Amino acid sequence: MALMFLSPDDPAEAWRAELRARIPELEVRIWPEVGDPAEIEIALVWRPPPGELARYPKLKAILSLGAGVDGLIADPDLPDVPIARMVDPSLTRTMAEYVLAAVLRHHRELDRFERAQRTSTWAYAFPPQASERRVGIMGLGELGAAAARQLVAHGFQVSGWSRTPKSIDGVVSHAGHGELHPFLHRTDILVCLLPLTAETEGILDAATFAELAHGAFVINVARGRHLVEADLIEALDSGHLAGATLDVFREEPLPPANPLWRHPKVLVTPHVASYSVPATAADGVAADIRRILAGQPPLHQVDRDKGY
Ligand code: NDP
Ligand code: OXD
Repeated sequence: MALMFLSPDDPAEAWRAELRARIPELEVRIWPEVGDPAEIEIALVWRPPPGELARYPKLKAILSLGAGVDGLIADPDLPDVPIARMVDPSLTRTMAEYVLAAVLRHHRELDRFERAQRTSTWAYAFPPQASERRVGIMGLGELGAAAARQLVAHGFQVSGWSRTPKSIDGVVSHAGHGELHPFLHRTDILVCLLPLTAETEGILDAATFAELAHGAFVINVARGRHLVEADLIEALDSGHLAGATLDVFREEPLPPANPLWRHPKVLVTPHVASYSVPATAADGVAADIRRILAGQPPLHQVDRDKGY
């Protein structure tokens, strides 16, 4: 039984060791050394070249090394087999940690003090209490729900927006397009943790920013194509938005000429908000491999029609 591993960003040998420890009979072939393509039954991948997965005629399933599968689904030659997205305790914990750090940085106005320091300005001021700050999370899935719980534990007013209603202690749930406006209206710090789909592309645009409270902050940790960059810069420059934290971009790495690098109200991080580690993620992947070989659907199967 052979699995093909392909990722420019993940530690291939560590994955091989963790999977072999759980399924000794599994042969892990690291791309491009895949041998006979007809022997590959499972692909464990992140950002495979378009068309690559069509080369394996006996493929039974595609397991994504990322939570977001927008890149995979965009491949017009993707084989018609089940796809599972990554769910891993480390991925979830590190995302909740990053979102908390970014929210606290804006909430405690550390970004403003960083700017003031550059001009040796003693900008004495106290922020509101966390209980007075309203954080809104777009996407209350695996990652958004974990981030929401962290923020509730730190005393923020937290609400979320998802396709279907959610019941999370301390979180006000808004669901569906009709509840987007009330959700945005009660948001001082907006966090995007939506999957990238035809419905969510460009959702962080001028119309959305206009609905937020004056002086609001935006944190995008989902995908670069959720954000209309020119609209963000305009909202920051007009003073309507007070700052942004961006981890994901339309073009990655973010090109040196992109003005977001130099914008005084923007923090850029290089798509590092969260990460899975083989030692913890391999449990779920091994469970999926066993399920697939037993003819069962993988856990966390992607719905291709919905796009996530
Ligand atoms: P999930 O699939 O678990 O959750 C997605 C959430 O978005 C669900 O609550 C879903 O609603 C909601 N949603 C989807 N479409 C809509 C819509 N049209 N309107 C309203 N709500 C919608 O995904 P994860 O939480 O695991 O991951 C979210 C995204 O985070 C990934 O797709 C990826 O792009 C990004 N990511 C970024 C990383 C980084 O390092 N920056 C790392 C990992 C992921 P419902 O629950 O009702 O279906
Ligand atoms: C993911 C990512 O989707 O790293 O997991 O962005």
